[in-house]
Amino acid sequence: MGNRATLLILVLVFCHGLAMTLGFVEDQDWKKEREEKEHREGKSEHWFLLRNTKRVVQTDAGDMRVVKSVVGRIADRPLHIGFITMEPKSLFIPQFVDSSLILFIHRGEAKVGLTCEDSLSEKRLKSGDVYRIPAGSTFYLVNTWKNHKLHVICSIDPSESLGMGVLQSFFIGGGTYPRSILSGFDHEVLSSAFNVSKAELRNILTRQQEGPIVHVSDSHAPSLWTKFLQLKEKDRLYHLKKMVDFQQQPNQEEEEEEEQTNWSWRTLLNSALGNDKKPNNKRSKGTSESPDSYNLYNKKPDYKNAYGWSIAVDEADYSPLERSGIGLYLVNLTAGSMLAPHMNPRATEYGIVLRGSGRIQIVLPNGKSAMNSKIKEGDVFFIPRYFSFCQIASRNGPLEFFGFTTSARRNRPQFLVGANSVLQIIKGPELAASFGVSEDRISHLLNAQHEAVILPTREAKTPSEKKKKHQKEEEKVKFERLPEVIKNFGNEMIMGSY
Ligand SMILES: *[C@@H]1O[C@H](CO)[C@@H](O)[C@H](O)[C@H]1NC(C)=O
Ligand SMILES: *[C@@H]1O[C@H](CO)[C@@H](O)[C@H](O)[C@H]1NC(C)=O
Ligand SMILES: CC(=O)N[C@H]1CO[C@H](CO)[C@@H](O)[C@@H]1O
Repeated sequence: MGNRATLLILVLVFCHGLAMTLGFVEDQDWKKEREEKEHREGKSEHWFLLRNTKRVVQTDAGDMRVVKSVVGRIADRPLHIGFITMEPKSLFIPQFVDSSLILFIHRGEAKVGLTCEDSLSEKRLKSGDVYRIPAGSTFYLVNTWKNHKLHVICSIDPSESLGMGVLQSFFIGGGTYPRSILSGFDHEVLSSAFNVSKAELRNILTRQQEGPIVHVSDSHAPSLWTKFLQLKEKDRLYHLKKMVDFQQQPNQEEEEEEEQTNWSWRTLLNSALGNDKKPNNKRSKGTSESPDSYNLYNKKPDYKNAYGWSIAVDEADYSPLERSGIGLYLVNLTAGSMLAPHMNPRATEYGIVLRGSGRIQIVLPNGKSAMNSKIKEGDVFFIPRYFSFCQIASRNGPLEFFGFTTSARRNRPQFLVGANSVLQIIKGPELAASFGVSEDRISHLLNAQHEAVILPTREAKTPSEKKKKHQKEEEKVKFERLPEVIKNFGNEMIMGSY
């Protein structure tokens, strides 16, 4: 066992050493750190060593370092390598990241919680275990040992990343440090969404200040740890069942991913060869030569409640979408309702307002507002993958919008608020600890909203003059300018951007 681990590490070091030959690009920040280190250690030429190291998280309870891959032809598939160290009884708080991670438990024992679709799977990992965290999936990591540190080495695959840094974290929990992505929403809207008072919300969103890795020790929260140990024993059976269900199609995701990275090749080849027709098009296997069309309005809503409905169309509904790698959706909100804060783990979204007016709020990875703007018929908006956002219909009438997602696979948006939210899924001591509040408090917050996906909002107070002016200014950030805004922001993206 030990030998194998050593061997794996040797292979890792060797492979990444190989990748590092002449010529690589590095940004100034990293270069400076490396040069300083070289200066300290005496300069020497270690071409086969990756030395672009940066500490991306450092708290009382642990740290994370990332060794950056070389960029350029030589590393045709760049992978960054992360090193996570966690003190006994500590928690890497719930988050999702813009890269797929493969965790390798180097030393110690860990519990990892990972959401897959609408359930949480918790796994105990021991030294030598390997576990994959897909990009955009919410997860947390706990060092379960009482008196040993946990050492994890992980690969960070940037092929799906936003390109804002080596790794971009989006924290679900948090307070003042790190900020939860929830904090970026207008608190009026958010308190409406959670169906709790603004005071209660503020209380929960401002406690945590210990960083992304926190202690969950006995002294810190006496009941927390014991409760968690008891609770999880019971829950494990339930999750085990879910895992078994999930594992019955173990290769599906990988196959799908393979296809996704390669769709452009196929599209390109097909169009180059004039082979534009897909031979196994399920819907066109009749006599007709051309593929069927598909009517969005004829589809039964995938989700419907008193406040509106939504439809998503993917390749399973209409096979030609598979070729283009595009999905569609249609949402109809009743007056004053909102599509709860959510994010797309797999796709960028382009939306077009078909009818009515309302508001859209988009949050940056660091939990600050990226945009809070009015939208009206004809407006086109763009939501980068992983960014959280919500749409709210005005009180004058329904808001109908439609759009495209850059994935033909089932998109499965992750909701942050509502009865089916990712917070509900990971509800428990870890979530409470990540906000630095008691479990009771979190339970109260999460139980207040009975609706899911589409939520009612409360009657908004008439905004004061000052607020009106403020809103006007915010609306100047035009949709077309959003990518630019994000790019400019990228450099100063303090927390979460490594
Ligand atoms: C959306 O809902 C409104 C009522 O809230 C309805 O009048 C309208 O026809 C709906 N739109 C579509 C496309 O069904
Ligand atoms: C909001 O909470 C109140 C009780 O405080 C409850 O009566 C109501 O049904 C809740 N609304 C929703 C939409 O969950
Ligand atoms: C990344 C990848 O798998 N690329 C493959 C996509 O498909 C073409 C043609 O079928 C292959 O040549 C590529 O290697």
